[in-house]
Amino acid sequence: MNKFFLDLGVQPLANNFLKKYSANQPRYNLKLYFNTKSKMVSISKRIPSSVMFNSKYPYRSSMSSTMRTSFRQLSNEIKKKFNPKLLLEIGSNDGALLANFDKDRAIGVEPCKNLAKITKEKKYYTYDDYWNFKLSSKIKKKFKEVDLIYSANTLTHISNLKDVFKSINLILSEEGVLIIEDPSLFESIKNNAYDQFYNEHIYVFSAIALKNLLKKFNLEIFDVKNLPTHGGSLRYFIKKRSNKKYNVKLSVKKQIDKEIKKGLDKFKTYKDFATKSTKSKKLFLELLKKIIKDNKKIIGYGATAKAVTVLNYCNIDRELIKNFTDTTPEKINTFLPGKNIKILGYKKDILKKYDYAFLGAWNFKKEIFKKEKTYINNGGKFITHVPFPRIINK
Ligand code: JHZ
Repeated sequence: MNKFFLDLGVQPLANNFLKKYSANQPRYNLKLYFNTKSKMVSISKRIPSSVMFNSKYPYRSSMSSTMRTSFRQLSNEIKKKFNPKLLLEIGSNDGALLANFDKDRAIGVEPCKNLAKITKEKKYYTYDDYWNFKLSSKIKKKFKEVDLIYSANTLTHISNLKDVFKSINLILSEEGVLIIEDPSLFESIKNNAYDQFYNEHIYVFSAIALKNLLKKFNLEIFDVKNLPTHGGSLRYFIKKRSNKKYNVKLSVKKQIDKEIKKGLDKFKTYKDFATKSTKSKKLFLELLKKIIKDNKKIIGYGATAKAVTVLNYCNIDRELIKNFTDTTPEKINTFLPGKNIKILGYKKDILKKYDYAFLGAWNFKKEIFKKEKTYINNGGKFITHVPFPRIINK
């Protein structure tokens, strides 16, 4: 049974960066639910993929050095441990991972045509289509089977998980490995990061819920790693149950035990999370209002999907946060979804004119603080809302 625990209000599409602000842009209710049987956490309103992931999708995974490094390290590990003859990436985005593989040994699936175009131009075989059984059958016809399937921050964006795993099963070789990584529910709850929930994140997985789900498809997790990326992610190594090449590692039990200890299998944990999120909203607004009352200026740093959730949930407008800055070409000179707040292109010293910078990309805090050393040394301050609203400068 699905039980409701948090209402994040009416939210625009998290990546609908418009060239001209429109008060009438589509908005949807964002409510969070916990399934007491499967232990899955999901949002209620499902927006068709074609509405969210189209030829104007602005998110580029290669925009940060943290992510490029993470993909490079994983690629080395994949080559060493699994040495795949053919790797398939579901949601290959602009090719941040593919770039580490030979062009004849890696193929991409990316429904956002603007992004697929980038890897196509680099001569990576790319299907600019949605991941589903029809596409998987098409790939099977051409390539027969794939011995490594990788997918980062994509499967949680697809409503029909049954179709997702059925399609994976169809082309994954008998001894093949599926690696997926997504924000960790454990870390989201721990950090009180309610902003990991937005219309693209239909699910936020726990190892408990994923294990339950995979069982239905005769798949199992044989290793799991905690990653610092995206505010705390989990990388799952998955195989067919019939595949005896890999033993199930202790890491899987450890992660599940940790999640049970945190109460991720209990509804009460989510009710508590909802109470904390409501309190966080109140404190964050108070903090911003006080800063503005003192005649100080705030800019948002990193126009993330997460920041869209925060601003729309907390009703923050440009009276509080004047502008945002972001390095992504597709986001520059557009308006933050749902808000009349303009996104300025990043340039060195842009922060100079502002007393505070709200860390929209709090998951890149380390990278950003390194980059903005001068601003901090000159008295500039950052604001964050995780795990609770406060001013930080280290
Ligand atoms: P970042 C997106 O979420 C959407 P977002 C998606 N649904 C998803 O699942 C995750 O990614 C994985 C900018 N930036 O990665 C670049 C700077 O301007 O936290 C990006 O716009 N300067 C697919 O949007 C944004 O911040 C910098 O120095 O929450 C980061 O977005 C750095 C480091 C980043 O994902």
